[in-house]
Amino acid sequence: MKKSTLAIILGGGQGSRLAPLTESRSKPAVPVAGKYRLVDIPISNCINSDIKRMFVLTQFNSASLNQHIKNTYHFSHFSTAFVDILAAEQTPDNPTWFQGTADAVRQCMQHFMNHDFDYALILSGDQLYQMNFNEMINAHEKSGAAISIATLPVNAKEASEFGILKTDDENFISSFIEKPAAELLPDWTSEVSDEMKQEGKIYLASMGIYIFNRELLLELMSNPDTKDFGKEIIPQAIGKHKILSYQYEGYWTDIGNIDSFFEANLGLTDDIPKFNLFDNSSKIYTRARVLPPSKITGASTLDKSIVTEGCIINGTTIKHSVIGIRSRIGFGSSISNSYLMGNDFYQNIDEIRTNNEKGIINIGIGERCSINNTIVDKNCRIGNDVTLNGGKHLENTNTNLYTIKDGIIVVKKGVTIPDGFTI
Ligand code: ADQ
Ligand code: ADP
Repeated sequence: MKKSTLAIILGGGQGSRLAPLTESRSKPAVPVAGKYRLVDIPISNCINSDIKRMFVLTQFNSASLNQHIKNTYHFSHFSTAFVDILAAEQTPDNPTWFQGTADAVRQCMQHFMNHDFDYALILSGDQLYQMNFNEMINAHEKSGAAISIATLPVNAKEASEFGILKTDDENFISSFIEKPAAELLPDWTSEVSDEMKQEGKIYLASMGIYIFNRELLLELMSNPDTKDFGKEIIPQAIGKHKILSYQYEGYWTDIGNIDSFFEANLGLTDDIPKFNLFDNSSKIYTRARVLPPSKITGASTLDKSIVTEGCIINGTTIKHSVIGIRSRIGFGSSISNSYLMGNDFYQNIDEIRTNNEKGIINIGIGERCSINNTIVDKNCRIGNDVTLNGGKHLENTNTNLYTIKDGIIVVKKGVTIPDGFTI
């Protein structure tokens, strides 16, 4: 009989690395690629792999995450499919939030054990990739492993940010170190293909994607002292249990910080993006919003950009940018190397007229603005003649209106940037 799998999506801890995008929403609800949310990626990968029972674990339960999941993932009454959000909750026995990835799973074990499953597939919520988990599950089953970890070769620069492992001749993991310091790396190289060797990718990294056999997960979760998969559970299981390294060949990137989040979004505008939204066999699902088509008028020029639904673009130059749902951009503005997340709602014509008469700035980007190397969060009101020019010349800063991280300006959700404002 085919074994069954339950997916557990780790939706995010404090989310501080993605701040300020996570100031008012939980990490899984962060908008990605102009019309999706982070959580749509692992959920879609599961659906495409025919795994349709999913829990999303999150540190706090934001209204936008709930609304998005509730409005998006509708399954037939005749199936057992579901996507449920489990938020960290205080109970008389447990006064604290999730203390780490394993602690999050432990605190929710009673919800998982209500379901029949042979394998728990544990996924990270902040990665961009399209993977068929069935191939990994087949490899897990065939090898007789108790745990499997998806792995991929990385270079020295990346190696210190990941769990790094070594395998034996049968691809079972023989040693594991979480985020090794640079000076330890020489001891952690692996045999990889010539192609990977040429790119300097000689370290085998954990992708933070795990399969656990049900009984073993239950046993490991009974020890409350182990809080984290990478730091404790995996290193301590080596030598005691068979742990398979399932080497993945496709595109995969961690988008847990502003820099990588920004790069991954702009990467979608490449001629042939590594992450392919136009692939029929691995669709990314999101809320069906019934938005009107985008309207582009005036002498607009668009190049190497993604424009989502429901936008109104007036005489604008847009280059190498992602324009999110319901964006409104005024005449004479230019947007380059930027990600506009768009808006949750439209203002009606009367409201816009009244605002114009009273000098109130409307939602969207005003006229004659110049926006470069910037992320504009949802529902911002950006006045006329505003210049936001991000770049490495800028120091890290945090104000009420914006944050600058690694040269990228992030305009905070819902703020108003006055006419003529310049960075
Ligand atoms: P990290 O990604 O650094 O390393 P971590 O920060 O623990 O690990 O996050 C893993 C996932 O769990 C992320 O999606 C995160 O948002 C989520 N998460 C973290 N704390 C959580 C909490 N308290 N509640 C709910 N969700 C939480 C891990 C592994 C490495 C591996 C990398 C690959 O530890 O070994 O190399 O993933 O990205
Ligand atoms: P989306 O999935 O479209 O990004 P969210 O789940 O974040 O949307 O919720 C945004 C919702 O906010 C929209 O669907 C819209 O119904 C609602 N909304 C409507 N009017 C307003 C308003 N004036 N302010 C804030 N939100 C609004």
